[in-house]
Amino acid sequence: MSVRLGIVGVGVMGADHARTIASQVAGASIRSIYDANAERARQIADEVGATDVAGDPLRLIGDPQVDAVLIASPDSTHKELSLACIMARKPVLCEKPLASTSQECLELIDAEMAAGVRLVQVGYMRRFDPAYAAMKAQLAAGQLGKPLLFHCIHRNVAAPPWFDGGMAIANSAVHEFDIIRWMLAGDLTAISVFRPGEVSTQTPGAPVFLVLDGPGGTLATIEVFNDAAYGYDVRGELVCEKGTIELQRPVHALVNHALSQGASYPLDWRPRFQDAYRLQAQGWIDSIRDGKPTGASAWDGYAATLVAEAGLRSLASGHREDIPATPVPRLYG
Ligand code: ISE
Repeated sequence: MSVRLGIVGVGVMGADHARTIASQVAGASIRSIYDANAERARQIADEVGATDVAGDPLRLIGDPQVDAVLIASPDSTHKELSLACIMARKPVLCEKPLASTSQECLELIDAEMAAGVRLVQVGYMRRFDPAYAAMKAQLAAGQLGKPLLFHCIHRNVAAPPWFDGGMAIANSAVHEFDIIRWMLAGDLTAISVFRPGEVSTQTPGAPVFLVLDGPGGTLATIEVFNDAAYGYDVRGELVCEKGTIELQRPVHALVNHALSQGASYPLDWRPRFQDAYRLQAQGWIDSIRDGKPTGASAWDGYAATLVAEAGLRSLASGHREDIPATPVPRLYG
């Protein structure tokens, strides 16, 4: 059986997902596409061989010819559309963030628990990135002992025009919140947010530096700098009792020129995480076919949002803020 997909939103990320699925993912076909820009929807539908362009996202979700839905529309629409998928009992891969607030995430979790089955996967694609997966496998192998510190760096070329001062935390660092929880297999309990020098908390692309308390007494640090100018750059180093594990970014060519050697940086996250996006999409399709959920659950989406909310509180207060502890419901255990 091939899974017939509907895709809601084919802007930058949705179009990227559609192309990846059409060209590199087995067991799925794209049946229907919706975008607020109908012309764009038609153009991407033609490109990826989708049979239908839907006039309305809820109609796409309800279409009996659509088995599962990928949501890549603007963040503010994620909650309502994911809820509609749960109500229609259709698996959904929703781009991060799952919803705008932790309260909204809980509404989705309640709906999923009422359905009694995990239908939601959140697009925290770094869980599928070969570099993070290799880091986790090395940690699990045990020869480096227990993890102590996780240093993370996350730089973008330029903050988009619609960014505000808190989005370095709510839009960018959420990826680290998720991957730190996944890597260290436990929840984050407190967060302190710092900004260098006289930088205003309202400056969109300015650097933020976060220190987090993790499971088992671990500490994590995150630098997010969204106006870093030189390239898209994500780094990570896990410091353990007997050694460290560093992420390597995929570099396929080194250029030797003018007495120097170098590798170029991508302009944004799509090339850096292209393997992760492909493996995430394949994992999602396989999970629909074999009924075994994979990737970040709605609960993980909620947990990352709780950390982001505490981070925004710390940004405003200048103090260390606790992250509320919440017992994991059985559906997600
Ligand atoms: C963007 O929304 C993403 O999700 C990217 O993966 C991330 O690296 C970037 O910082 C975000 O703004």
